[in-house]
Parts: sequence; structure tokens; C-alpha cells
Amino acid sequence: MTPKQQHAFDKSAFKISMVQHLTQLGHAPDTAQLRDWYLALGRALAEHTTSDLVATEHDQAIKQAKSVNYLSLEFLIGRLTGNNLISMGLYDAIADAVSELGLGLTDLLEQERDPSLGNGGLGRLAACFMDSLAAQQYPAVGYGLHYEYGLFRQSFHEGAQQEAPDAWREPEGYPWELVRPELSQIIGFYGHVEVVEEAGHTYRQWVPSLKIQAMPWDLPIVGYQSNTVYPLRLWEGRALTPFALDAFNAGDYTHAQQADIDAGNLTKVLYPNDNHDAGKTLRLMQQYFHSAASVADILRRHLEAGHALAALPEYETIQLNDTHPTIAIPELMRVLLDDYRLGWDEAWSIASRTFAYTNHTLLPEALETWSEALIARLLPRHMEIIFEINHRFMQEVEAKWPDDVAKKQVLSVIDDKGERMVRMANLCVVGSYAVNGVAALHSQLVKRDLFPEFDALYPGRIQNVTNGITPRRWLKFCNPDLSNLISEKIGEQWPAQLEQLEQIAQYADDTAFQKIFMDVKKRNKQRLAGWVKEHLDITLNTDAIFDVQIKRLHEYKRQHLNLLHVISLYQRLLNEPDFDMAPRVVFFAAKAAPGYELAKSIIYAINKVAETINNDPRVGDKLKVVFIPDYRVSMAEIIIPAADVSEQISMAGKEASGTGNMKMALNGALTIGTMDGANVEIREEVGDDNIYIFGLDVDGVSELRQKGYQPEAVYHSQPLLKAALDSLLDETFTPGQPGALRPVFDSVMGSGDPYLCLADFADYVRAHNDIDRDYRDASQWARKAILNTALVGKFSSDRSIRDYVNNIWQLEAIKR
Ligand code: CR6
Repeated sequence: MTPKQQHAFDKSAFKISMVQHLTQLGHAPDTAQLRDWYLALGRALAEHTTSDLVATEHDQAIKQAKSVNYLSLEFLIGRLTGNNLISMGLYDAIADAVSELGLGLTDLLEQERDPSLGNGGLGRLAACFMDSLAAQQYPAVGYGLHYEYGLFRQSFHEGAQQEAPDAWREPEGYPWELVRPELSQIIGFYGHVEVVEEAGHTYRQWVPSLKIQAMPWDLPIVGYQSNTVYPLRLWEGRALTPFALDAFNAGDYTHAQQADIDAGNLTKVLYPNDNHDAGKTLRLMQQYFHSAASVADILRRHLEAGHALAALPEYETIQLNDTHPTIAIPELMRVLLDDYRLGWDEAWSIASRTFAYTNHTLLPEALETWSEALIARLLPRHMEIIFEINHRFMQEVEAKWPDDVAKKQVLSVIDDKGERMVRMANLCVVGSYAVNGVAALHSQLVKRDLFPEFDALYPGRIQNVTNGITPRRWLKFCNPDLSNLISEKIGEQWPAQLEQLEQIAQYADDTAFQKIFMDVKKRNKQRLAGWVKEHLDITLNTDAIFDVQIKRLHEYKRQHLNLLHVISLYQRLLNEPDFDMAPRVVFFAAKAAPGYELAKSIIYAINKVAETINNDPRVGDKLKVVFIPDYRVSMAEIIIPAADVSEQISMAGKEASGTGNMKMALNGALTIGTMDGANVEIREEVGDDNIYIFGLDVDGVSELRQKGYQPEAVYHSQPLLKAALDSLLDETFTPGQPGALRPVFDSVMGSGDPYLCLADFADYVRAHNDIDRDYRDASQWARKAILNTALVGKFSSDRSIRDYVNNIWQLEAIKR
């Protein structure tokens, strides 16, 4: 707690406030449930953050400074209460206050439902970035959508994934959010474009036939020890009552109806796809709604602060988190051209100096394209503007590479092979002053494979900013014992200066420190084992290696490669009398997109294998497999501190960065991984001895492809692998249902093994054997674990944000 906050916190006043909030919720202190008390606590705390939020909003210094606007369709913020207490420096004081009311703070915090407004890494990254912006006081506003239902809740029925809606807001409302009706906007859809004449000029004007109100809800992003609270502004779609009549009178009502989409369901659900473009009309409507409301709000703030329109790029920068908010570019152009009546060149000069774009994937199925016909119908004026942007861009390409049709074809914003499609990534690169990938390797591949022509046309525009994670949530809050140990050794500054962790390296060989460090790990493993016992009724040996793969279920992430290794361990335990291994618990947690059949089959297979192994008395506690359902931020906070081994085993070239890899290394887990994404940089930091690298690298993958890859040949040449695969076809794991796991077998055999699981299997097993050997040397293992924690300071999202600030955004910190 900072001295100022210590002074400001009045315990008895806070207790009175909590009881008042409880009463307003209709409960009496002697009969209230834990949940009621949690709501009262949240509301009492939110009073403070709301006043800081409003104060930040009115801060003249911020208004006169440059801000970043982080536009993202996803913010996977996780529970806010515990995190905000840490940021406010009030955790201990509030624990004390609630205990005087007869309550336990951790029990109260457990009552909060995660706001799961994101799918995976991309949404969580946005949340970590907001945390780091506020901590370092770089002026920022986050803009997202206020989904009524977050990412679905997952459960298993006989091993198969079931999805249920996630109504994350309590019926009483989420205590941390504040609705801001005075800041609402009206967003149009459909309709037509009219030509208007004024003072001898003609202008184009869009006349939408459907209008929806955008209602903003602000969540407070509380800066760690910084007295700064920035808004995360989430737009909710609401019906505009008078509209139906207007449109009806104008004879255009059928059009609005045809859309079979009304305001009520615009922001109902988050699309549950990670790294996959679903291409649904409602999704494009969400994207435009989000972009248009955010652009309007940014312009409102800019003009209200007294700045000239032409000065927009000096005061506001707009970061596009992936291509999902790309339509903000033509939207800003439309407003500048049609509403403010600037000429094209002036408008383009403003827009193209305002936007910057982050690419998060090379996967072709995730690179968004929208049919020109759909955009022309939904957003007719925007389609005209996109054509004009492309027309002028093609002239630029012609000037640089005269008569080069091939260059124009790859660079064009319009893909005209087949149905004409708008390539959102191309539009982003054309309309942005900076483009970045999210890890060094990924950014190189963006330049080399995805956008080589853009890189030649605009040298320097494509940059790298390696992702990061906030050490407040991902160490200080989720791993209090390790945090205290670190603070005892190096003081309390590290959560804001993560590079300081390096000082811990000097204790790596200190046997006393090793013991304390591993005791902390042990307690975290016991906490996780307790959770597993309580919720899944599986008893775990906490001396075992806790081997963890937690992330979205995706073929490219290769959970099925991990599964094949698990099966091979099981078979060796049964069949090889001399086989010895350190006990292991293999943890999985992953949601599969509801429409992704193979991903669901992999989940089913893991569950069936787990059931068989866990109930086979011959195995004892040598091997257990645990699939933790409903993976979410609050679950990650329990699993990550308990991990010994972190599985980062994507096929090289496919995982843009990964961020779970950073979280587990920071908490003292050793990575087993391919040379992919940020694994490459983790290896650089921790050194070869403290990470287990295996498998083909990016060049190895392309060489193998060129040679011609035959998974069947690998299958026939490796008995261990063959036996593991064959067991998927018989009844070993699905008694009475042979063939139930065939889809997984087929995905690597029949379908040509697109992610090279079989090619990498042998080396993966070799790396796991190394882990097994090293884990048995407790002191060596402790040394490696300590060095992981000590040497990954680079991966603080504070550093990522400073990279953005210095190399892209050019912001000044405004200290409050
Ligand atoms: N799925 C990448 O796949 C990266 C995050 C954040 C992802 C992942 O490697 O760490 O973004 N990409 O940059 C997309 O969502 C498109 C992800 O989370």
C-alpha cells in the first residue's frame, strides 16, 4: 500500500459502506449469503474506482496529451475484484475489514463470475495491455463489446463437450460496471447512398435503413499503484424505439426485417471462434457497430478537448487488435468526407496516420475476408470508400511496379478470384502507419511469407512487438507465496519492474533457497490437487510431475500429439516390466469452438483415455490424466502456479506467439516446446539448459513438405507410435464402442497429418524422457525452475507496452 492510500483508507467507513450496499441489495447482514456480500464488496469498492475514472476523464493533462485507443472485439479480463484490490494497494486492508464482518476475503472473491468476453490469447492480451497502460500511466481507452453472454461454459457428458450459455452478469448487474447513457451513439446499417448538392459541391450521404443504439458500459482499469483508472468502454446494442415507425413510413421497413437481425441480439453473444473466421453477417454487424461507436466516441473526446480535426493523429492513435475492427478505417473516412466534408487527400492523410494494426496469425482460415456483396448491402457507403482506397492504392502499386499484374493481384484489397471478397488484412496494411506481429519469429514470417510485397512497398512499416503478460495478475495475485518469497529476497518493486527478477538467479544454486522455492511449488500443487479432488474426485500424487497443456483446442496446437505421448507412457507401464518413470499427472484444459468437430473429437478422446488410465489399478499413481472442464482465467490462476512442465508444442510457424508459455515460465515451470512463437525468445532468455526444445523448426517443416511427407511411413517405422495410434481404433479406451476415436486416428493418418504430429513424435518422446530424467534430480530441477522465474522478466506486458509507445504510438506518460 502506498502511504497515501494507507492514509486514505478508513476501515470503519468502508465496513459501513459495505453494509449499506448490502441493504440496498435487499439483504440484512445476519441472513445475507456470501454472494450478497461479494456484490456489496464490489459495489463499495467500485465507488472509489468510479470517482477515479471520472477524475481521469476530466484530467486536463490527459486531454492535452496523446492517447491510444485499443480497439478489440475481445477483452478477456477475468475477475476484477482481487486484481483491483492489488492495484489499489488495498488487498490486506480489505481482508482485515471483511474479517471483522465475519467474512473471508478469498471466499468472497470466489463468488465472482469471470467476465469471459474473449476466446483465448488475443482477448487476454488486450486485458494485460490495458493493465500495463494504466500501471505506466500512458493515456488509454479500451473499446470493446458488452456481450450479454461471454464464451460458453463447458462441461462434459460422458466425455463429450457440452456448451451452456454464460450469463456472466449477475441478475443484479456486475458490480464493477457503470452505464454511461450520456455517451451513447446511434449506429446505422443497410439503406442507400444519396447525392446532396450544397454551395456548388456535391457530397455523398449514407441513409441507413436500420439504426441501433450503442450504449456504453465502462469497466474500471485500475493502474497498479498509480492512482490512474482508465475506462474499458464496452458497447451494448439496444433497440431504438422510434425507428420502426420511421422506416415503416419511409417504405424501407422490409429491408430492416429481411436482415432478420434486430438490436436486441446484436451484442448477445461473443463468437466462440479462436483463430477462425466464421464469416457470419451478424459478426460483421458486430464489427461495424463496435468500430463506428468507438470512432464516434474518439472524435467526440478529441473535439470536446478543443483540438482541430486535422490534429487527430497528434492526439489519438487507434490500435486495431487483429483485423476484427478494420471497418473503423473506412468509417473514419466516411465521417471525415461526408459529415465534416473534408477532401479525400486531407481525410486520408488523417486516417492513415491514426491507425495501426496488429496481426495475430498466419493461419489462412483466420485471415478475414468479407464478401463485397455483403458489405455493399450492409454498409453501402463503406464499400464505395473501400473501392476508392483500393483504386488509389493500385495507382501507387502501378507507379512502383509498372504493368505488374501479379503484384496488383496479391496486394489488392479486393480478391477477385471467384466471388469478390474484401481482404481485411490488406485494407489494414494500406490504411495504417504501422503494422506489427506479436513475436520476433512471427513478425519475420509476416514479412517473409504473408506480406512480402507490402514489406517491399513500405519498408519499415511492418515491425515486431513481442507479446507480454501482466505480472500483477500472473504472479503477484495468482501466486502469493512465490511473490512473498521473491519480495523477501529482492524487495517489492518487481511487479512494476519485472526485469528485477533477474536478481533471483543468484539463488539458483542455493540449496536452502531451492528448498523454499520448491516448497512453494508443492503448496501450489496441493491447492490444485485439492480443487481436482473436490470437483472431479480424482486423487493426485503431488510429488508427480505436473505436466500442463492449457489453451484453446486446435489441431495446430497439437493436444493430440500430447495424447499420443500419454498413451505411449500407459502402454509402456503395462508392457515393459523394466520401464520406470517419475510419476506424472498430465493436465489438459481447453474449449473447442462448438462448430469445430475434430477439436471436439480430440477432447472426447482425451477424456476417454483419461478415464481408462485413471481407473486402471495396474497404473497406480504413476500416471494420471486430468481434463479440467470450463477453462477460464480464474482456473488458469490456480493451474499455472502449480505447473512443473509447460506444453507449448504447436507445429513450428503456426503459433504466432503464445502467452500461456510466458505465464508458466514466470511461475517456475519448464517449457517443452517447438521453435515457434515466443518459445524462441523464451529459450533465448532462459538458456538451452532450462527449456526442452524438440521437433522440426520452420525450415525443417518446409523441407519435409518439399521432400514429400508420408505419415504412414513414420507409423510403420515406429512401434511405440504405431501401438499408440492403433489403440485409438480398438476398444482399449472405448469399451463396446470400437472406432469411437477413429476421427483422431484419421486426422493424422488418413488426412495426411497436416500438423506433422507423427513427424515430431519421436523427438517429443525424447524431450519428455529428458524431463523425466532431470525431474528426478530434485536440486537440478529446482535450479532450472528458479532460473525460469528469474529470467523471463522481458515478457512483462509493461515492456510490450513500452515497445508500442516508443516504436509506434509515441505517447507520454501522464502521472497523476
Ligand atoms: N489465438 C495467436 O494464435 C497469440 C495471441 C495473442 C492468437 C496466439 O499465438 O499469442 O493471438 N491469434 O497475440 C488470434 O487470435 C488470431 C490467439 O490468441
